[in-house]
Amino acid sequence: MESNKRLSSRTMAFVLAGGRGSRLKQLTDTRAKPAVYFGGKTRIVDFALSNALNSGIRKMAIATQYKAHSLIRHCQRGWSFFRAERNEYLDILPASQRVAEDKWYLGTADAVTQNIDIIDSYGIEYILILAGDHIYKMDYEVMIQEHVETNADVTVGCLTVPREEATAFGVMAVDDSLKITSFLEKPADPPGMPGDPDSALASMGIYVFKWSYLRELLLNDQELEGSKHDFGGDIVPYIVKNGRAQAHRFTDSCVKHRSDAPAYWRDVGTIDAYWQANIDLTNFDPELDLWDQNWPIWTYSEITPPAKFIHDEENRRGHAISSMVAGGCIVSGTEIRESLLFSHVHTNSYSILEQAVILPHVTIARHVDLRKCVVDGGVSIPEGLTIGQDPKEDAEFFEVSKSGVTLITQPMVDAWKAAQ
Ligand code: ADQ
Ligand code: ADP
Repeated sequence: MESNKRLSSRTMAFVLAGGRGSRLKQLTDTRAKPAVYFGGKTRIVDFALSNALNSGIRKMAIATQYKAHSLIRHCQRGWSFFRAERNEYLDILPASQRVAEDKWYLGTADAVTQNIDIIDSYGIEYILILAGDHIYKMDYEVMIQEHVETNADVTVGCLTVPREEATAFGVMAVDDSLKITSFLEKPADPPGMPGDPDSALASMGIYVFKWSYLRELLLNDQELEGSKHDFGGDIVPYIVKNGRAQAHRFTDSCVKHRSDAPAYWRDVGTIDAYWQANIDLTNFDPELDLWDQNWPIWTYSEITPPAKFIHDEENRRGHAISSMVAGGCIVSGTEIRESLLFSHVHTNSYSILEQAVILPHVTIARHVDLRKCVVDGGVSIPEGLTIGQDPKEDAEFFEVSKSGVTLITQPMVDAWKAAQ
């Protein structure tokens, strides 16, 4: 290394946050996937941004595209503490503002190409490309160091996934020194790993490059016919063939947890995965530790009074067990089990919530019974609604997933009400 300084101080994080995440159904009707709430206080994008911050990176940009308002507002409120006087920057780069509408970011690599001038102005040596839509904790400094030590053109973060799930990922083969020897973007029939045919080595969609190298490659890629200007589809496969691409195996070494626990990484891209990852946090010993003060997940945090639990006038207990309840909530005469309530949720008597993920500003009337569900922000749940007893009946008005998780949004509730 040229100096003792952490490499992260010479690196910028470029967060790709433009995708919709359509498998999250109506949760992403009004906001991009990175802006979706997760874990009681945070949004999905906060994990990538916090990892970068905790790794020592102080120059960041977020490329937004699809339904970016909620995301931009969140970043402005929660991530505005970077100070140019200290050479710290966080730029929000919406697609439409720099070129004509028909030239929005064509692919993930194009989101970088269109902002080359801004990246140049940061004066950085390395660029770390991150996806803004995964839940994990990672010290990127380790990956950047490996990139420099191996003298690679690109270093790709990777992890082992079951082979049948690998169709959604870039899948790679590596040699003994972790040099990538082949890379297939979302293959229909993913190759297994030597000695472990039921697993595949999958790209996490995060990459480290020397900026001068990537800059030139992007300008060339612009000229290439047939390129979709996508990191996973075009740029990485090109380097695997024509340069040196290294794999970096993901470990969450920044996290103190049980030595037998596997590294935690989730793509909460479906309602089932989203619900499960949120509900897992209510476990006795959750795999994702949000309480670790050495690796905090930063976010915009509203000023709220503490959560309040009250007996109603008929002395029904309002209580929550094995649950997480954010500030600003009022739980009045409701029984809550294994659930996660975001801020400003207000529940009423004779109601039951079980394995429910309730987003901010939801009100729940009396005699409501919600089980195994996700309730979108701002929804007003009317008296008498029962969810989770009969999936067929629920599916008439609500979105019920394969494994029986019900998504509840305001238009669905309105349709249900109109039919009563
Ligand atoms: P996907 O996640 O399917 O695969 P993509 O849809 O391009 O790839 O999304 C990557 C990230 O870029 C997301 O955070 C998304 O929000 C954002 N994004 C998408 N289009 C964008 C655009 N035009 N402008 C700005 N941001 C955009 C990728 C890799 C795979 C890898 C998986 C891991 O291509 O090789 O295995 O990530 O999840
Ligand atoms: P997002 O757009 O990602 O859902 P918001 O910050 O707009 O995030 O909040 C989510 C929901 O909460 C919105 O649908 C809105 O109805 C409701 N909401 C947000 N802020 C308030 C507020 N101050 N008072 C009442 N409801 C609010």
